[in-house]
Amino acid sequence: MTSKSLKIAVIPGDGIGIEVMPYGVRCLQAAAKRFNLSLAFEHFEFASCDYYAKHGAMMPDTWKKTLSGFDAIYFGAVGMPDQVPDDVSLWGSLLKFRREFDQYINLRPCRLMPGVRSPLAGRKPGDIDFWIVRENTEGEYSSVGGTMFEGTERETVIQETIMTRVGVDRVLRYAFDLAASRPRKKLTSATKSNGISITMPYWDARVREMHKKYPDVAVEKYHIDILTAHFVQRPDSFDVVVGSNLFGDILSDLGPACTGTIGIAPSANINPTGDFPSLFEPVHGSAPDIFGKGIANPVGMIWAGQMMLHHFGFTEAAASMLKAIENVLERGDLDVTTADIGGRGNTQTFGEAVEKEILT
Ligand code: GGG
Repeated sequence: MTSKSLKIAVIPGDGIGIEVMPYGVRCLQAAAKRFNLSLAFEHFEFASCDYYAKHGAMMPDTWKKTLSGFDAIYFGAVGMPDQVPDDVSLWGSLLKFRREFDQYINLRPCRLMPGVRSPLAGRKPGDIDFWIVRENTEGEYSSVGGTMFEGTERETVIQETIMTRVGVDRVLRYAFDLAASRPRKKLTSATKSNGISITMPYWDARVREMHKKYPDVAVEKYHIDILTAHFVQRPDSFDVVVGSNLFGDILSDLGPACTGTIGIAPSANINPTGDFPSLFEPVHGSAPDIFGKGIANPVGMIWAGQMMLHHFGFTEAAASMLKAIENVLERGDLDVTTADIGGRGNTQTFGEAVEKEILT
């Protein structure tokens, strides 16, 4: 997709999403200025717990019609558990976007960046560099189930996992295509087919079937428990990792943690057909524990904006944004960077340093 202009819905959401979003937008504006792109931003206050407090719902009934008119959604974070139960805020916003806009791919890079120290001994920038492809519209994140005998000794809760052939095949196809496009051509599938005896063997069978179409891609599968151990012990061995909604969610917090901080990790919720807007957000959540202090790392938000530009074919601007992030990280000025990577700076110093770097 290569149009010269983009219409972007900006939804800061909750917590540190509100604090990092301005720097994401400023960095995108800087890239637009430098590369002569036309980016139009419109801000929305819905999909937040503050909106819920005022209106009794996370979003207005008209949200889908409103957002359908945009090319992309730039999203901060959601969740303030002291105000609104987490399941209500998540299902009332982010999960609605992913499902209703059929953003069935959740793409998350896991890369050890220059200037960032991995908690794992002996790793240097470039050693860890892989993609996590998370199924994003079904799986364990289902609202199918119910409660029986509530409030009695026989209280029973049931929740189903949903796997459809269409849903599983389309995320596997995307992951195989991505693996086939990379030099190592290696795909790792997360499973738990020894314990979860219906849906996970089905997932494994679809991986085997899809593999027949990609004979050049080497495939390995690991149960999720040992796979988490491999993430910590040999993250350098991965190239593309594909997982169900829950497994992909867990792995994509663990992966960035192995590369130093979850604060820099971005994520793209992609509707590959282009029928609906795709959504770009940092991997991190609203972090109520640090909200209000102005110390959140803005790089996950900024890098998510970079993924947006790349997705829409603005490759030169996207490459320059990524380089700017790398340069600021590599410089490692402790008065600029945030505490999660050892610095004494704050959201503003870090965000403005990346913005300035994009413009130079
Ligand atoms: N920026 C991402 C965010 O707000 N995450 C909150 C969260 O709990 N997300 C769960 C998910 O990605 O499924």
